[in-house]
Amino acid sequence: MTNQELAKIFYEIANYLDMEEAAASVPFKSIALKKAAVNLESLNEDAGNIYKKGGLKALMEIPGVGKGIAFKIEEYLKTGKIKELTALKKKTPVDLGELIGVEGLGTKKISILYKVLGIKNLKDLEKAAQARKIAPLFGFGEKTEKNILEGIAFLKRSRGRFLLGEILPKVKEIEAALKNLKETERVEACGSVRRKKETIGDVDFLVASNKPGKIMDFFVSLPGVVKIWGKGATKASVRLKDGFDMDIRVVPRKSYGAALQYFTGSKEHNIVLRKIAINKGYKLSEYGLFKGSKMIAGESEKEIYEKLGLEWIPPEMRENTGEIELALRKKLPKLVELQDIKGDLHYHSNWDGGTESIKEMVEEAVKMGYEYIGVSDHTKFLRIEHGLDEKQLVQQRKEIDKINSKLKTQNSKLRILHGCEANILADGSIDIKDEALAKLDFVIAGVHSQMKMSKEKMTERIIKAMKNPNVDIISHPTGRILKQRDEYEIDFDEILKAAKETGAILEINANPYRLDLNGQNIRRAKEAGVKMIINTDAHHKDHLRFMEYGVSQARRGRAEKIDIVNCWSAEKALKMLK
Ligand code: DGT
Ligand code: CA
Ligand code: CA
Repeated sequence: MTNQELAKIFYEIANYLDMEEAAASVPFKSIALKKAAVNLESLNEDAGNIYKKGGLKALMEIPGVGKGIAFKIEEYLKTGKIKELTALKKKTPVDLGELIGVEGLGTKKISILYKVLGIKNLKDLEKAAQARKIAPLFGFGEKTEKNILEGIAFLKRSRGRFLLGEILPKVKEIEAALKNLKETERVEACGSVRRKKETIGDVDFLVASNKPGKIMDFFVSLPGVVKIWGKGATKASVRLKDGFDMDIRVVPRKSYGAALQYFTGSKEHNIVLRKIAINKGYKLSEYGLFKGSKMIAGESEKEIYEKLGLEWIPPEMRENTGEIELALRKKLPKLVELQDIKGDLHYHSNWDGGTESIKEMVEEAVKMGYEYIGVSDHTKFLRIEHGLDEKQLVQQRKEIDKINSKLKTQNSKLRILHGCEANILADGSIDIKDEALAKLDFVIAGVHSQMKMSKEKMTERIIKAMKNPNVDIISHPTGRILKQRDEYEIDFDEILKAAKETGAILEINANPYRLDLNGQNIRRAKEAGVKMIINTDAHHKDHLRFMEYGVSQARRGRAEKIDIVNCWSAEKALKMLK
């Protein structure tokens, strides 16, 4: 996890620099640091390893890492900290990490709040906003003050939970380490991790073994454990330096399935299951399904469900929202799976500031086994993202045509589709001319500005975009960012109605910070007969792997292949794309 730690520190330094130079001319240094951070975050190899093998020189081969930053990485690897950050924090004693989490507060505003009102942390901020001291400041106003209070309330609600995408790589690593022990017969992460919830409170490992002592010792001495909350004969609980807690439970093999069922939850799902057991004259616990003192199922989870008269229920659905009735009637949908995905239409190239050239994107798409990949760069309204204009789209088309004909001569099954992610402006119009949009294979349109609108206006805005005959897909339809901001206000029923009428496709954005649509909205879309597409919104090749999160989300929303456009062949998908 060194890379994640380093990235965090680089973001932090960059933010302090931005704050210091809020009004200064060119923030080259902070841009470089942020770029390095992005690249480190998505690197597969640990920076510590890279350094061990090849020293500073090897570090400098990491994209975005120059000499200065390589030195900083070295400093961190050797001393566990970076002096520059300590100095910056001393000079400006503001808890930037905390304040920047408030939606709408950037380094510029934080700098003013500190200089004028002495605000250093969230507590100071809340006090000042409640005392109405912020609105009168130049550049702030009533609305900003209200947004700040809403932002603080939002942070309080999501505090203490972690994004699935933040912790799943680490969880898989630990799961593999546990699996490697010779005492381990079976192991799985249960709880909300197995249900693939968007955010995770803590991680719950379950192990089958008849030597629990060995497992306990290994678990509490894993690298990165900073606190042991408890350690018993078959149970332990620890905190990792990454900030999250992990429980472990060891059971005998004959109870593994029952324990897996119990610890996967959700609690609400389990309560109903236990009632069903009681009605049948059984008793269900984490040890097994019992009839009197006789265990009738326990080793296999599937058998537990079957003996209760149910189909086995995929973990993503286990929230007691009707899945048990479906399973009783043997009417569970056949949920979409990762292997069903044939392409990804939301991938930003280096034309708009993504990291890969289109050629490199093709290589990655081949690795994913895809039949098609969509190049969908931002368009001109987003100047900071180097959005493309009509002319650049034409140029890009030429490059794509060339690569496509080469792919054809190589008999590749992959083809590139040319699209864009255009902006839905405040009045619902699109920032690219219709003639230019019409030449593309597909058009994604999304809201990237002015998100605080009335429900009526925002709904109207998106519907107008859907009615544009060139618009095929609405990206991240509700605009939420997990742990950062709520969805914008929209009338989702009206959106669904318009989608049905116009044939617009709603995106399930697989980025772990978005996961937008959420499970409930996916279900509503499916029931309304609206088609969806799972896209990763990749700005880097490693982001293509976010597809996994999008698919889990779709499964929670009960989507099947027929509901998800990128489970279809390119021909069929293109027919749907007007
Ligand atoms: P989280 O950690 O907040 O993201 O959510 P979970 O679902 O992982 O919850 P957690 O870690 O408290 O417990 C793991 C599972 O153990 C939970 O999903 C179901 C089961 N469980 C825990 N406590 C209870 C309980 O009091 N009753 C029942 N029926 N099941 C429980
Ligand atoms: Ca948990
Ligand atoms: Ca737990």
